[in-house]
Amino acid sequence: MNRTSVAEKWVDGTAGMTRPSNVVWCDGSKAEYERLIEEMLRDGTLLPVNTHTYPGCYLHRSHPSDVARTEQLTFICTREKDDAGPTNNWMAPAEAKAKAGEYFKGAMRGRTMYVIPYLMGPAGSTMSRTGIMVTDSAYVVASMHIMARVGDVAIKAMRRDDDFIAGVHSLGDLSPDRRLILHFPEEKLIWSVGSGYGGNALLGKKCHALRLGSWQARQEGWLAEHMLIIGVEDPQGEVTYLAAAMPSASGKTNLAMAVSSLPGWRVWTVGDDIAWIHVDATGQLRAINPERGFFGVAPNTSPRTNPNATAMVKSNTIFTNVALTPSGEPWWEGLTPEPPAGLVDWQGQPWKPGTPAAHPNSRFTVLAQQCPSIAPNWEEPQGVPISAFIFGSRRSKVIPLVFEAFDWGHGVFLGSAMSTETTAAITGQVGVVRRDPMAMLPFCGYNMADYFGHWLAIGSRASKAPRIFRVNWFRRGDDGKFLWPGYGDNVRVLKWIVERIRGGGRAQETPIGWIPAPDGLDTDGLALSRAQIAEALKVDRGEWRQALGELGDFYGQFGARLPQPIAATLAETQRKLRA
Ligand code: SAT
Ligand code: MN
Repeated sequence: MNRTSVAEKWVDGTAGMTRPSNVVWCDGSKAEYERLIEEMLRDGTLLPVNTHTYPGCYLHRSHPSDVARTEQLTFICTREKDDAGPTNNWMAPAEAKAKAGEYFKGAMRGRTMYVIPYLMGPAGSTMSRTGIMVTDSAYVVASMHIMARVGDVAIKAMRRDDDFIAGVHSLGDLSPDRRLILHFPEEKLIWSVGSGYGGNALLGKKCHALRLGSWQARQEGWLAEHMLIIGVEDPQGEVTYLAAAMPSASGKTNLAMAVSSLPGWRVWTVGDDIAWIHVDATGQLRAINPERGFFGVAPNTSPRTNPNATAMVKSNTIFTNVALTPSGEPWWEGLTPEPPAGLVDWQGQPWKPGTPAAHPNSRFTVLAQQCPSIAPNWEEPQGVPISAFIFGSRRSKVIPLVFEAFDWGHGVFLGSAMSTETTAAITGQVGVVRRDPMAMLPFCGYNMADYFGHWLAIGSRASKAPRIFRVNWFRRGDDGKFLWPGYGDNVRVLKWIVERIRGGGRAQETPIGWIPAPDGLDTDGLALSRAQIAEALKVDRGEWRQALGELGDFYGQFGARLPQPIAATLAETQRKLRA
């Protein structure tokens, strides 16, 4: 491998701080992956599962206090506090380095430091970007093999000697009191210590592809988004590409792999979590999936909710914090209607009914190519052309099943106005409503007011700006039950979206956007009354007036930095709702 001198020097310096007993440069080969697996099976980091029914699969049990992203320990460390903005935790770079430096000092003593050159995005794409991370966790190396393109492919893609995001990761002592996830966008640097959990430790994913990625994207004029990418094929075989932003653990992977309940319609998976989107020379927006695999939530993944994912994790998958059946098969809540007898829970104890068997944020890590619905062109260097963006969140009230923005600016406003009910993907309380603009609240590496402005600017560079839609699969009726069946039936909503893009799709105008007309959605074969569908699509003016009041408070914290068109669209919507 032809390592650059800048990289060598940086690795030496990092070893000087962390003091590993040896340093290993990773080549990303199959042999290397297998060596790591062997080593982890020997030291207990991985446990075997039933190799007859789950060939090539393993189980990792994490430390019980290290099971999700820890946002309160995640910081953007810019020189100016205002550049991180009011929605990010901020720490001055020098203070952050002094603090974490204490935890890193000698942290790798007696351990191996792995150096992982990685490429985010397909080989040969001008949209792809490179990173080099070091870690003392073999689990992180094996996971990075699955989630990114590792080795020579990355070194070759570097455009200059210093063309990489540098990431330092150590498990430290796994204590939440000595855990920090630090981002230095001005130095293209990430420091993460004290956690082995995916979003905290696989630095290519949230830390690079979203937090530093979004910073880089703003500088270079593109978008780094928390979005799935799909191709929706109609019965004539025409494919329309969409990108959808949704908060963690809110059905993004399920939608990315949906099996259509409508005959003739089909969903092709390009990505399930992150999209990098550029405006091409003709003004068309094109997206790549920077990742190579899926790090998906296991609970509630089943042959009914996501048959493709259920099939794809039957081999060559690393499971984290799921339960085991007596025959050594992975199990999680929702996989089968009833829990099998004799389960061992995610911590290795006999399962007690009434407690979670699998951790609610237990995960599978698997190569994208294992997915039965993976799009044949998912790794094409030029990406796929995006015809529409979808913003989706988890709200039991207020937000209709689907509606369409009036135009790009209005759509950016709708994205900025998003809020959602929290899930187990972050530590803290589950089910509380919080703001989550474009599902990027935890992932935007700079001031979100500037981020809204950047979105507005991208629209004006597009020759034909993609349409923007808002969806909510999670609205409930007065009886507390979901109003919409979801999963494969969400393709009915995608069908309406595709029709709208093509100039059809019956719709009616409301103060918040275009809602499907009573007969606009294809509900053929669904056991839903017209009244139920109307309830799912209803715009409740009272609820909206209140919600927009709260939105005004949220915007207030950005002060003069909030783009004027966003404030104007809020005022305009409030005026319409009063009329
Ligand atoms: O937990 S991760 O950040 O890796 C995945 C997610 O929450 O979207
Ligand atoms: Mn995510």
